Amino acid sequence: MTPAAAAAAAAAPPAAATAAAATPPTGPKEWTGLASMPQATQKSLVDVLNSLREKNQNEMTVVFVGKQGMGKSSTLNSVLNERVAVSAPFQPESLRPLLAGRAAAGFTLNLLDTPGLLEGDAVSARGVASVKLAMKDREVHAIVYMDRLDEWRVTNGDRAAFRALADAFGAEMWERTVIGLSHGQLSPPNGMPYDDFVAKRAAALRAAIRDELRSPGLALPHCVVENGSRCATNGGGEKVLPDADRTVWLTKFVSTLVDVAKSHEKPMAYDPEKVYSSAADPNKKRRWLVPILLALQTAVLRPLVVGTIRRDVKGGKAGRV
Ligand SMILES: Nc1nc2c(ncn2[C@@H]2O[C@H](COP(=O)(O)OP(=O)(O)OP(=O)(O)O)[C@@H](O)[C@H]2O)c(=O)[nH]1
Ligand SMILES: [Mg+2]
Repeated sequence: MTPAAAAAAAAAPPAAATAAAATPPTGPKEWTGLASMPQATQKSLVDVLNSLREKNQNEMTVVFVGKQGMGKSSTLNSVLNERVAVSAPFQPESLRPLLAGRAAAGFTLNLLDTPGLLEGDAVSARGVASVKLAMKDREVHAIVYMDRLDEWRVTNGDRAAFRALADAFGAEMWERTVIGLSHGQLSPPNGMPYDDFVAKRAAALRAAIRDELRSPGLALPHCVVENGSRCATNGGGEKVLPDADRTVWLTKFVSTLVDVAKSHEKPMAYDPEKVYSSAADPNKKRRWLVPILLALQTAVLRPLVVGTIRRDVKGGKAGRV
């Protein structure tokens, strides 16, 4: 029996209960892709997901966001080990959000894929609207902001996307966000050690998000992902990264999401009626000071300046410049 099947048997309801619940099953599909993963990966994933039961949680919902072509759909497919979301070279991008719910071992994993957030270098209103639609009335435990490991810069477009998400869902959404970096199997340029390269790329993105949102305290953990079929494997057949630890990226990725979910008291519930404004918006910062400064200007500064000018005019100091 595979680890997934063993855990499912342990979590299964007694026969009487099963017979009573003879109505057609609704809700998430069975996670068939789990059973065809390497045994060690299955065991780690079941253990990691089951650790959420400490918080009486038997469901986790994760949303993938980011620019076009960053690997959102591919990562969703890799995690489920099923081809759920469309992702292939030269294929049209994802145009609508897609929810894939999979149940295994008494646990449900919901993964939400969303369309890309940018059109050129500008935020796409359609993209943001689509993420809103995906999040509507849903309880979200973790968010993955996907980008590529093999990109070097953080552009103004990236920054606009960071802010657009904060404006749409509140700056707090970044407190439960994990940075996902696809195309993990690369050889860094100039002989730079792989681990240093990953650390630098993650640090650059993290710093830009913190800076754009004026939130230096954001944790923003990162995970490297390799969705390509040529990903290296270890002795157990598990997909590994070319880092010093030969990290099994899928287990690391899911356990990072679970850690984020555990670190929050409640899931995030997006309410389409609510106006979310990013507290970090510099245009909205310290607005309460405006009337006080206006009053100060009228009551103190203006009389002072006018008095000085009048004295100067009287004393014959006024002139033209
Ligand atoms: N080699 C490799 N290719 C990847 C990886 N992730 C994604 N790709 C490829 O990159 C292309 C874009 O990936 P998608 O998963 O469709 O990207 P997306 O973020 O869903 O894009 P949109 O739906 O357009 O927003 C596809 O051709 C994928 O096969 C990866 O980790 N390694
Ligand atoms: Mg996609």
